[in-house]
Amino acid sequence: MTAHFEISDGFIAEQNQDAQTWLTEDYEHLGKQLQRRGVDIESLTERAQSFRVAVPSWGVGTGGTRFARFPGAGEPRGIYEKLADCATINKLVRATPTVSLHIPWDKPADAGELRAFAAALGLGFDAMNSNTFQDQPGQPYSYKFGSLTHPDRAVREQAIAHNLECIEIGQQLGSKAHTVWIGDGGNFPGQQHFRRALERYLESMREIYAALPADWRVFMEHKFYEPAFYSTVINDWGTSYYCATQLGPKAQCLVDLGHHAPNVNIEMIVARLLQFGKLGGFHFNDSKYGDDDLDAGSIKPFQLFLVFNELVDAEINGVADFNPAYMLDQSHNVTDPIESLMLSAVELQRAYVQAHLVDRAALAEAQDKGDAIGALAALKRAFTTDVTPIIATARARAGGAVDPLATYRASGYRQYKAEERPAAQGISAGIV
Ligand code: PSV
Ligand code: MN
Repeated sequence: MTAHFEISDGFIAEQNQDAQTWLTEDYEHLGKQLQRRGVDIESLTERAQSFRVAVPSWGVGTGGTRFARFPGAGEPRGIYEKLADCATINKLVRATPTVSLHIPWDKPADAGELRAFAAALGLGFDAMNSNTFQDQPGQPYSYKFGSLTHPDRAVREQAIAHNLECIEIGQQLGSKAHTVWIGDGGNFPGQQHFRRALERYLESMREIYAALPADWRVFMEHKFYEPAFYSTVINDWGTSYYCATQLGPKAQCLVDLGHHAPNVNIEMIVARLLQFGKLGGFHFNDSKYGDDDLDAGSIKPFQLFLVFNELVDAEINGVADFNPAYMLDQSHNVTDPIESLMLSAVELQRAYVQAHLVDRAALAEAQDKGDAIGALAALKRAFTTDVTPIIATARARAGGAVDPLATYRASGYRQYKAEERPAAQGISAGIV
């Protein structure tokens, strides 16, 4: 057995050879179909090749619920092994060259060294993430009753200092953004003074905002409940938008798809934030009931497509300052995280390409004429087109796998890692 097993380019090429016959046939057939619709398949393949989404450092480990965590064999035991797994994902899908880091879960001992290690693997760093929703060993004050909005100034200062440290580490890593999600809220009516808590949040965020380098952005991530079950300080996009406008141009809103009540029209929230110039980025995942952190597109693929329909519409129509950061945020309790993250990246790329297939002239005409069915049909026509040959070709042309899942499984990567990475003692229990 080789130490530090890697999936080689040669192995991917070998696997692709077997798939090439069907791919060539299907690509040609789809090309002809699209030509009849006035669409050039090659330009869609180029779009697919340009698509990027960041992988969360915390997503390559096995997640858990607050009931239990079932560790997987060969899971990464530290940030260096996590980066190796992130590189494997990118090698196969060629759409995930950046990693979003969570501090202190993945705090590097030496940021410069980590940056060089990542670069050697072809990886860079997307937005940083702070953690003031858990107490860390040795910290003087507890976040039990809040962090950036805590009534005690000393606790708020500790939480602010942690965020400033994240920005500092991020600068050394070459990141350009910082994401703030807080668990602050209340479990019981009366526990928290709503207005005062939000005032304290703004006061704390002003200090974090002031520490941002000139070319950085700060993302505020809203979530309607959990861990607080009665009230949450940054509970919805309206509150997040208000704070972003109060703070200034470098402050924007981050939409985590799982952070909304079931049936909320998330694509419309996306459109609003785009229109107001405050859409900072996404944490993509999927959910059935709450913040389930399931794989992107696994439960509501049509919703994912509709979100991308708004994004592509803004991209095509040149909406000012259109630059959302795309990131995944998932927790894998019953799957191999590498498989889940690869397939999520693929599903996002699929939705992105499908959104580019929407006949926007036909859609606009139907909208103007009050032709509701015509408008829906224009969207459904794009959504029901199987663009698998396009995204598979995009991957293969970039050196990735035609079938990432099959190639990953055939490589034996996880089995090699199980031997290379004997389980570490005391890996902490489930994350939120
Ligand atoms: C909170 O539920 C969240 O979505 C935030 O993005 C956290 O940083 C992440 O999950 C990790 O638990
Ligand atoms: Mn999130």
